[in-house]
Amino acid sequence: MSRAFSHAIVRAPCRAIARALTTAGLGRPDYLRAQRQHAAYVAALRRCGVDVIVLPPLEDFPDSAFVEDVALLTGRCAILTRPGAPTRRGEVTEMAGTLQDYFPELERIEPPGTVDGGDILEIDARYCVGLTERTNGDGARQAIAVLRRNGLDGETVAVDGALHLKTCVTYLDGGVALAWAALRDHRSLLGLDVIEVPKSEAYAANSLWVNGTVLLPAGHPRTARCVRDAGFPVIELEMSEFRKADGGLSCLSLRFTPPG
Ligand code: CIR
Repeated sequence: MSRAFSHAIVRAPCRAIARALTTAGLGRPDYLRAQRQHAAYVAALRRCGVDVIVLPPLEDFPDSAFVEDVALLTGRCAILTRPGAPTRRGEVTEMAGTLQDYFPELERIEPPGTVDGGDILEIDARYCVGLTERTNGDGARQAIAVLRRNGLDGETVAVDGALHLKTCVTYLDGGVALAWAALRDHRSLLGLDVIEVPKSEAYAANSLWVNGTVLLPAGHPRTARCVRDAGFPVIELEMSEFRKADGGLSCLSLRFTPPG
């Protein structure tokens, strides 16, 4: 199965992003700066050959730019999640209509399950589901059951000290991953070439492979050098305002190729 994707869905940040959930302690995101950074993100996806669908801002949902958390899109199925943060659950309904344009059927995570898309890491059609404060065992079990019904597979990974699994690991391509040291020897990464992200650059562990190019947050030169040395072209993007809301590069889009 090719990992390349043709489409991505993003949602423009809203003014209310200043009130987004956060533990970062970096201050409130600045709306205008977030808008500029988001526009550069969209431009980078387009440079990578992706058809980007930009949804309008949702002022009722301060975290709604972080669209990755509301769905899991695979080549065979689409799952609407049930985010762990109650204030984010309405974002799922807001996304469903757009996904219906591309996927004939939408599966759903039902209560008491919770899943944030940021906890689901795809490694060449194998899915690792992080167990975090946002994704519980019941949600992970439901997600894995849907994957299996669709001929895919998944396993859980206990995550410590991070908001999401993908806060601390990114799969690039060709057997290469980026990860925090704590995860490097985890059984789910066995057999992969793991580029260890230095502690001082921990935020860069959430990066994004897009059709051969790697999008990295600006200001992480050691990680950028290692990724380039591994043979990937890199585009560095300013992420300061999303970082203030605990968000990284992957959170800002849902990538997919429409089935059929
Ligand atoms: C939240 O706490 O839900 C948002 N402020 C950040 C979500 C980041 N999403 C992601 O890592 N996939």
